[in-house]
Amino acid sequence: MAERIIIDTDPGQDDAVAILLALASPDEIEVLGITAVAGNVPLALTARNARIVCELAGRPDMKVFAGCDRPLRHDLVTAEHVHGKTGLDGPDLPEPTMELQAAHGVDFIIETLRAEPAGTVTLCPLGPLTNIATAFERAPDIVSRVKRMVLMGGAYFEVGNITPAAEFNIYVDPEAAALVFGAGVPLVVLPLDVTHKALVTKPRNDAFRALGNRAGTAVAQMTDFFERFDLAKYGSDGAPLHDPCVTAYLLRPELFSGRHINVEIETVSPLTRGMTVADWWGVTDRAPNATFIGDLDADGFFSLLTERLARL
Ligand SMILES: [Ca+2]
Repeated sequence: MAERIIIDTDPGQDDAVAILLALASPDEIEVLGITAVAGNVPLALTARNARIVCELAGRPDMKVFAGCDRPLRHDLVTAEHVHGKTGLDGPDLPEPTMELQAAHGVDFIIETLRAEPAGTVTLCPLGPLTNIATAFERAPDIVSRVKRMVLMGGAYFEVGNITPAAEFNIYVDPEAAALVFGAGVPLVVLPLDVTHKALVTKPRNDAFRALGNRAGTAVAQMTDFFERFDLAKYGSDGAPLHDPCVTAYLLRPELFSGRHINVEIETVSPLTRGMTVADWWGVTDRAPNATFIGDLDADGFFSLLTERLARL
């Protein structure tokens, strides 16, 4: 039976690929709706980009909701330096014609979790955790109804990308992240430690382009755009596909390995705000609250992604 999910996202080229992978896999994944959050770019753009991606996947019927336009307690930090002015720079994609849903994204999350049988809906956050934390805060009754959360965020061995200590999604709203990590919901975390191993090398990007369909071409162009940032910063072999690791984990968990450990979020120190303090080595007696992924079969990941994008 297909896993029923809500994607909470701030597209973002890598969010776009994560969404495409989910929509290309209807046998295994049923997307109940997509909630946009402010993150890589402001909310108006993430809500627009999410719809562009649905139309690219041939799914203008998908429900897309706008959620929170700023973090719980701080000003929004964005990442146009990585993703470009629109958040989806690279391919030349048409403005969306599908409408944004009238309801607020947080209300959609709350109402869906209340309406569906308990333990059947998975949350897949791909951006700052503002929408999820707001839903949990406003409707504590939904927390125990979540089947599990599989999210992209944080880092331990790779430490930080937006500051020396913090990964972007967690850094943007650490108070939200602390609430979500402490909620007691089964949690799988795809941190930079693994996403930095999902690199789009030239042969892998050529494979996307060679698919010859709109999705494959758009993904190749998105990757071309945002790899210049990582190449300059890390000198790596290509852009890391952060968010698609979440969708790939749903489809093929055996491609990934990690440890069930305690992960806490730093919210106080100005120096390390948003740091994911992951007890990878088990040096505390703090209770495990997350499966923290550390490695993946990158070739398996890219063959899965390429094979699925071909279906769009
Ligand atoms: Ca994202």
